[in-house]
Amino acid sequence: MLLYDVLFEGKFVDLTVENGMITSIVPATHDHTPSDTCKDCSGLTVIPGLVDIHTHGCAGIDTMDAQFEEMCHFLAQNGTTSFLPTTMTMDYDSILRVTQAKRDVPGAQILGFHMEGPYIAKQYKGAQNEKYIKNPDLDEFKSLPDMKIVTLAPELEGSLDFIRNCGAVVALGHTAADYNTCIAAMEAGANCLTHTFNAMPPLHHRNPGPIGAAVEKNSYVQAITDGLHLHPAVVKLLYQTFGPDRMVIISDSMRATGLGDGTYEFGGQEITVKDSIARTQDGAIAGSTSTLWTCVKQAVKFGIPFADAVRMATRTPAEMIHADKKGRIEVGADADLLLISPKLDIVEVMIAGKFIPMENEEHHHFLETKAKIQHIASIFHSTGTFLSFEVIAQGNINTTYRVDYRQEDDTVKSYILQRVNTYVFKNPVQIMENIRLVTNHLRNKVRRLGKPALHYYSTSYNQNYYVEEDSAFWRMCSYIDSVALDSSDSLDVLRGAGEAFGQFQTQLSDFNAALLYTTIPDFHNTAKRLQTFFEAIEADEYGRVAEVKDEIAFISQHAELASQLSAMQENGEVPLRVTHNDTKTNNVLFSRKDQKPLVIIDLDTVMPGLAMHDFGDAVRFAASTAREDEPDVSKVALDLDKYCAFAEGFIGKTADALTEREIETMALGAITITIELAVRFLTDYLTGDKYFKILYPEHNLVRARCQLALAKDMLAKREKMESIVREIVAKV
Ligand code: GN1
Ligand code: MG
Repeated sequence: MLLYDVLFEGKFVDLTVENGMITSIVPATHDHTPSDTCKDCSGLTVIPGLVDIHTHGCAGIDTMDAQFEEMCHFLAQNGTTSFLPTTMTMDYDSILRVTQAKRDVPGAQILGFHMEGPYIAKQYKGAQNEKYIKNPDLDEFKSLPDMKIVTLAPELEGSLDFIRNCGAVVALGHTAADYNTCIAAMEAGANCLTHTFNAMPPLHHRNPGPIGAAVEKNSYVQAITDGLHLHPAVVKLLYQTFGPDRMVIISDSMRATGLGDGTYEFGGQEITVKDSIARTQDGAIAGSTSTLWTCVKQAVKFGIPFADAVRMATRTPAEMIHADKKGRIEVGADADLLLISPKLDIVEVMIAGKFIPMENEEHHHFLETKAKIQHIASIFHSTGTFLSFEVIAQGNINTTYRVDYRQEDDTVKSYILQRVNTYVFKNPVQIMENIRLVTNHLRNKVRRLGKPALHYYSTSYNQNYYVEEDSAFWRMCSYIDSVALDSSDSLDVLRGAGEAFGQFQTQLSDFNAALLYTTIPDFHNTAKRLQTFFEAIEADEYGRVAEVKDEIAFISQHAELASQLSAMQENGEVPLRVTHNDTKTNNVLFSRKDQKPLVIIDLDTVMPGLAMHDFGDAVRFAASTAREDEPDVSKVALDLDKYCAFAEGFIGKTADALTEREIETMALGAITITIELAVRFLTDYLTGDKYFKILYPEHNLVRARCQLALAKDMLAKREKMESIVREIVAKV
């Protein structure tokens, strides 16, 4: 079996697997075609299968149940390819029964057992059953086959002799031992701590205890990095102290793992799992409900480098138990492998050279999306080897991906691939014609300023879009390395955004507006938006009107005010210009280096419109003290400093062309567009959430309330907003 174009430690390689073993790893040649024995792994990273040396159970099964089919199956699905079923503090016969159960079942491989107790301390029993606790018994232990690890408390009588002669890895845990006792145990051969910090005395500065001894002896330390057993700072402390060759990530998972909250049996006791935390009736934490892969991802989230987090759940635990062919990717090692997506989802699992059938949704979702994206991108002439893709969670309308291709010279070239929302944009072909005209018009102007120009790629039919059979509408443009800001506290950045939108308008002032299609009729016709809103109230199709009475009352009260600009536009009191019409400041891309604006994106709504709307929409978004969908409306207000900074930028660039009437109504533009958007969100809520993407059922309602709170604050600050504009104009 050949896995080609797979990322291994950051490089593309071709990896061959024969008879359950890795037999070669060579730099990728990029000239394979997929077949039964030849697998296209582009877009995926290969890491060793996870090795869990401390897990009690999952999927409803506990090690003490002495039946492994379901455990091995569940663990394999979740990336653990080999493990030590871990027994509880129970009677000898129960533990013996575990070691005699059928082991050669499909899925994760059992490498032996970990015996946690009964040779432990009552004071630190944690979730272990006190009834069965006793002193170390060498004969008893030796009669249990294949025990790879034993967790014990070294202060118990007979410990040192036991450690010297037991023939297994000895981990100190569930112990009250002091530093000296632990040092003596380590000198006798113990070389690990079991779930470090949990079920042992803490690290006291005059009584360093087991943890101090582990530092002194540089022993292995197991850690449950699920985010519940150890504070993230303590996870980092262990990492920085012991490093990736000594720290071992374990799951310590129990039978509730993969099942959710409820009441479970664990070592003969009743355990309650609530909000994913398992506790005994006395309140002690009773193992985790996380898989080992979840613990690895948590460790990464806490700041541990990915490669090290993986090592601590693969090679390091394997070395500790002398499973030298496990947990590593090298020629001669066992072919236990995981293929993971850039988002760290497990897409494929190989055990002993064979891919297992995957049941998880991530697997299917990733493969489907990858195939689709590769196909669409190839229509637009992307070059290089597919490396990865990422959904860019931006915008409430279209779906956007960044797609990366590694080029022959080893550089990475990225593209932006977008699926246009054809519910919102009924005629996307016309949008693409507008975009073609506008980007052509802007190209030379922006290049002269040393800024990047937006470029849309064409297909072989010389169209800047592609329509699939199911009428999905795609387009691809160049990716510009930059940052888009959802919010910024820097007044310089806001001034920059104002300049960018102002300049955009100026650059289009010599563009013939008659050439543009109207992509959404009456897009910022607030009077029309209000009319549609009142119609939706009348129809009350979803029975939601009753709960928004207050909002309706406020909007009705201000309907006249919010319609003033529409009326002025109609009777020609204010001029139509070519405007952007969607001036959220995250539609300005900034340079990573100096936070200066680079380029304006999202040109779907470039149409004839009012300068005040472009000004107002940006202010609404960027000068608010809270995000656009803040549920706590007491946090929402207009920040006048931010308002002023954006206005300085925008008016600085446009003042020369602005008429007196435009200047007078600039602030009104902000109030109008804020009320208008509230009306649009609320209309969408009343008509079944068909327009804006929502993340939860009341999202549009929350958004509307937030916009109304902002509008209220703007109304209170209207005079100040107007005088700020006048002062800036006077200075320009
Ligand atoms: C939509 O797609 P996005 O997020 O850039 C909407 C704007 C709204 C905005 C509110 C075509 O913009 O009008 O102001 O959501 N765009 C369209 O977040 O309706
Ligand atoms: Mg948009």
